[in-house]
Amino acid sequence: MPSALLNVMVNAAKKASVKIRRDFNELENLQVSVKGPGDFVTSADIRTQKIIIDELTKAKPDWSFFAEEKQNSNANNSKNRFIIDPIDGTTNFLHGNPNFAISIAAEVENRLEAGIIYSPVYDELFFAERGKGAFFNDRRLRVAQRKKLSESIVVTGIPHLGRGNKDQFIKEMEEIIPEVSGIRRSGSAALDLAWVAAGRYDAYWETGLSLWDIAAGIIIIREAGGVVTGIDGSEKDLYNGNVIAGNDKIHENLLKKIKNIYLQDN
Ligand code: LIP
Repeated sequence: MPSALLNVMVNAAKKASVKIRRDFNELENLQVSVKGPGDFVTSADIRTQKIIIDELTKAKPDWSFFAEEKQNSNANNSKNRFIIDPIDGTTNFLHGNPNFAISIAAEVENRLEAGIIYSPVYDELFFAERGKGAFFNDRRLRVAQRKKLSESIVVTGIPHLGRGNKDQFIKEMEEIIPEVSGIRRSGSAALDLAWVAAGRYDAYWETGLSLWDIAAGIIIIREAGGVVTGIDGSEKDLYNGNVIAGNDKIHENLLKKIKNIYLQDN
């Protein structure tokens, strides 16, 4: 049985999704601002975040928020907070590509307690609570069980204008390309993590993300029996936005390939 906390998070995401779907069908009417080179925010991101925060505040008025579009608050009880990305994959959204998602995590006393990732166009819900497993709609999730990189599909994020370290990424690709059966780039870190939890991808790595992109995905992967760490293998590096995820064996193999390149360049 999902807890009351999880229900509140799911309801907030589903309520916000009604407007997102409408905006997605009328992209030409959206206001778009540029946050930095190659980094956009739409009126849909801001509206979605407001709906989510309003809903969550009704249920948890004393919690803080850490959210992408900077509507942050530091309520009295700052040990409990929601970590929110209203639209993870904004660039996809803006281009009419349905691969984007709402990501909400709940942190209780500084520990991840619950996470949901909801894709409004696919109508797919991934969620987990600490110690209770991970689910896709009503089905239990397990990471894929392949043990060899040579059988694996790996998803990643590619540096682009204004973002990431191109030279480091090219070195990582030189290591990974000859080892795996396929590489993907989807444009939503939250969905990448959810899809690893669901076994649709075998592994994922990306650097330079923000906590709101990955917080919900971290608990979903772990509750699906997967391993997720920073690229140096640590928890601290993960919380800095550098991610590597998969089942224990694939995580270990990928980490061996990438860690040293990353450490040389950081
Ligand atoms: C995006 C990520 C994506 C990453 C982008 C960006 P946003 O999040 O999920 O995978 O590679 O650079 O950070 O900004 O669309 O929420």
